Amino acid sequence: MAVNLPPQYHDADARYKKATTAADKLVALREMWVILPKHKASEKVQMLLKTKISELTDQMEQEKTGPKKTAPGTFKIPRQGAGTVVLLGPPNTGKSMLLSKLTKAKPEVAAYPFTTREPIPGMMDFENVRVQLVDLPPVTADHYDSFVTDVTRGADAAVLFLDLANDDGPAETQVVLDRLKLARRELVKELPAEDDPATYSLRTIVAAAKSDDEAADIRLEMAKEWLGDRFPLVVASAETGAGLDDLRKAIFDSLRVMRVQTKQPGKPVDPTGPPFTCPVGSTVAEFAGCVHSDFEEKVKSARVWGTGVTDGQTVGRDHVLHENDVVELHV
Ligand SMILES: Nc1nc2c(ncn2[C@@H]2O[C@H](COP(=O)(O)OP(=O)(O)O)[C@@H](O)[C@H]2O)c(=O)[nH]1
Ligand SMILES: [Mg+2]
Repeated sequence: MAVNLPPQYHDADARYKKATTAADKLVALREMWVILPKHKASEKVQMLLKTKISELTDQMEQEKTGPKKTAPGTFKIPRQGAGTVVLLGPPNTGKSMLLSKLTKAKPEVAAYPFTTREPIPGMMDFENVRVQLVDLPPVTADHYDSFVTDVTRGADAAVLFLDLANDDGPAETQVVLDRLKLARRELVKELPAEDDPATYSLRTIVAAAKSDDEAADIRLEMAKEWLGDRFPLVVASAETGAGLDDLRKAIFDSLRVMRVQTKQPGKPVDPTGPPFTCPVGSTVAEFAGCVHSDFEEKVKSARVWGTGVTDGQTVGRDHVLHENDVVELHV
């Protein structure tokens, strides 16, 4: 969809392109953000602007607090699967053990803190799709790896750990939330409709881990009191496997994507082929963009089998698709 941008927007864009310092770039970008009409047609431009503003703000703040221990991009993790979910939490809460149970990754698991020193990705199977999980070093009041800021920006959602084998579980998990906030990372249940573009909000579920501990039930009550209705809660044990199926589903749901199959004209759906995933509520045109970036502009119509249509009904670019629809794209 075309976005009509006012002339002031293009002026600010020109100043952004000419700017040589991060501070000048940021001023121009913030101006563009204010001017940009905020509606569905401009969603992609909004996302691009937000990412640039957030990156520049992070960069300036990191320059203020001294050089990074690791160069930017060192831990850039190529995205794979239906989405990327980061594992965040205090030390020793079972993040790495959970990664090893849900994926084929083999992170080091140990009974002492700070075993994990860099991001470790793994692929989690969920039904007919895969989700990328990224294990991270712990976050405490005194320990924060600056690359956590970068890796969380690349993520679609987070699992925040709470330890049911530790009386200080809720307090330590609160520290993680507070420390991330300092780095302009806001863990939330639902993304706000409009927020400060310098802050990166990440949809989050809480995993109350080590539910096999003998005092887990009592601690769970305290944890629920601390949590209130701030985040969805899943209770699990990597040790016994209890709750892990619920956790897989909650992780997939946190991505807010739907699965859609494609088929060729005149041919049946390949039942073994994995579906494409795209954001819930996507139109035919947006879905076509998830299949191939060129298709979003090119697609003219589609035939759809699934929800709210008669089998094989021909629909236009703006038709909204549903989970498990089968789509034949006509370009
Ligand atoms: N009882 C119990 N212990 C666990 C569970 N998950 C992890 N642990 C133990 O907790 C310690 C820390 O685990 P690890 O995965 O390294 O935690 P991380 O620092 O959060 O990555 C290890 O000794 C694990 O064996 C669990 O579900 N139940
Ligand atoms: Mg670990």
